[in-house]
Amino acid sequence: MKILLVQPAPFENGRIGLENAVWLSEPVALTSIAAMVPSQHEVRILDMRLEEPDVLPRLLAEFRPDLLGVTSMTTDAYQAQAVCYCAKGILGDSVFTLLGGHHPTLAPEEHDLEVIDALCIGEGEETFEELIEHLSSGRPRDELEAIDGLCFRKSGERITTAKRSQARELDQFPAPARDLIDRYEGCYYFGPATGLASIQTSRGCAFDCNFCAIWEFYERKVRFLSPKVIVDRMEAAPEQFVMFLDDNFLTHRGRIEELLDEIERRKVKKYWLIQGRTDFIADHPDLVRRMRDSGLMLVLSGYESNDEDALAALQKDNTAGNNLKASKILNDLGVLTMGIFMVRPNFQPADFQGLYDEINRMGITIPMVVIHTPLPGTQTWRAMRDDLLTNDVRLFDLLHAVVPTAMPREEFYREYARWNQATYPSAKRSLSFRFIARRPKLWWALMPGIKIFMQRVRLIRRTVDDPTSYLRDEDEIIDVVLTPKAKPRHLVMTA
Ligand code: B12
Ligand code: SF4
Repeated sequence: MKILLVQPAPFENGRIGLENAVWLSEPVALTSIAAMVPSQHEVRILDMRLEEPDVLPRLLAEFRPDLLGVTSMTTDAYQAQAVCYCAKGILGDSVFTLLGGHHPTLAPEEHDLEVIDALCIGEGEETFEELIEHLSSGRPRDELEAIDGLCFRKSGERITTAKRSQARELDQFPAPARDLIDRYEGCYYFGPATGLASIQTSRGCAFDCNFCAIWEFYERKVRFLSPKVIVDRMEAAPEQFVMFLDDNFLTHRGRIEELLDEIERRKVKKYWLIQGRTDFIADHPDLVRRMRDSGLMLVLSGYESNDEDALAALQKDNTAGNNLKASKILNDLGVLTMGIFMVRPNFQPADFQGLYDEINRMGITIPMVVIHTPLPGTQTWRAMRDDLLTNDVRLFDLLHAVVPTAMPREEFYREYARWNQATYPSAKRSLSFRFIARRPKLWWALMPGIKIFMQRVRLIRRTVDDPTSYLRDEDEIIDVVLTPKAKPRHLVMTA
């Protein structure tokens, strides 16, 4: 069988889009499921973010896959569907189309389309393996009931099979098939760290923030790769920078110490980046110092808010005090910080200013301010679904207000769009001469990527700093009376 796996490109077309300015990560979902394909089949991966748009139809016509797999988070949903339309248009029913990832899992009803033969719900490895076995042995394409974790159509009816269990330990899955993305080597980056490998060292999260569906997606379980396997994968990657993709890498001290022992014992000299909570950093400054000494380069954290009540309302189980403490610890150690902060639809001008002031006080290297968004599958979404102004997934990128704002919309976006400018002192404060002088080797390694990173940021800022960009993106999608506390006149469903 011939199998094509596709990472769609985000929908840009002149719209705002932050994702590729700071972070372009390799498609680990696709390399992970590709690793499950038995060797008699031919599998290819296409990362459309790094290809010209006409490559997809040409490749479909030339390679003629029997099975097409596409990954999708919420913002990519239309683009992922477009890939399936393209495949069915060129290959008709000779190709079996399969969609997987966070959005199909959390909102399967939004993908009930003729051009999609099945959805993979939840973790993909075992489901994909069993589906390949089924299809390649010539069994009927609509008799998939025995495969857990699928949603498919049979005689016009949608069937969802039993839940895919997440019992398998992560060490039991094969290493992602990174050889299939060899031709993109050197193309992935985080900020100036160019030539970036990504490794997911754990799945799931023990917290239950109400704006995040990770803990629901992984059914409240957290599973870990063993330190030995993590370091095997670090060593196998030719890249100098490694991003640990875990939503919360900072889970418990023992695991991190074992990993550091392994990195130190095997003398792995790489710079690594993590996502982790500020409470852990605030509680373990000594451990963070040791991590820095073993190569920790950057910590990406959801700081979310400067307001204790807001943190409590988000069920973040963290404090503004921990945010401040963590940023100080990291700055003192010369570890770069990226902080995600949220503005809420009920914000008034003083709230925006208060948040920007707090970011500047902390000195976050790369601050990013997003808009509180009810993403499918989250508790917030369930609580706010009646307030939604639209279901158009292009606006669920955390850069648009998908519920009514307390301030008139134009004013809200005027205040929001100045976050970049207003938090400039934060980066400046973080990147002091003393900070850089603490880790000259790191800055030397980052040097080749700095110019191009600055160019990317400058380019994106033309739209992000312009408040009219947001309203333009909403044009013909959100139709509201632009007054405070406006209720939607009607909902526009373009899905
Ligand atoms: C790296 C990353 C990115 C990268 C790109 C990811 C990529 N595809 O290359 C970048 C930085 C660009 C990014 C951006 C954003 N991201 Co992001 N990102 C991640 C992160 C941290 C890791 C993704 C990953 O590689 N995971 C590892 C793989 C193995 O896991 P997986 O994707 O779930 O895949 C498994 C299954 O889902 C399934 N599967 C997935 N695809 C397929 C396909 C087939 C055919 C099959 C059979 C199975 C299958 O099988 C896989 C193996 O089990 C995740 C968190 C997470 N835990 O995944 C968030 C996450 C995906 N991002 C999220 C969000 C919200 C965003 C942003 C909107 C936020 C922002 N402003 O930054 C933007 C939107 C970008 C846009 N287009 O506008 C949310 C998505 C929620 C949702 N409802 O979709 C997540 C889940 C984080 C979270 N805490 O909620 N992101
Ligand atoms: S936001 Fe972070 S800490 Fe909260 S549930 Fe999601 S991954 Fe866990």
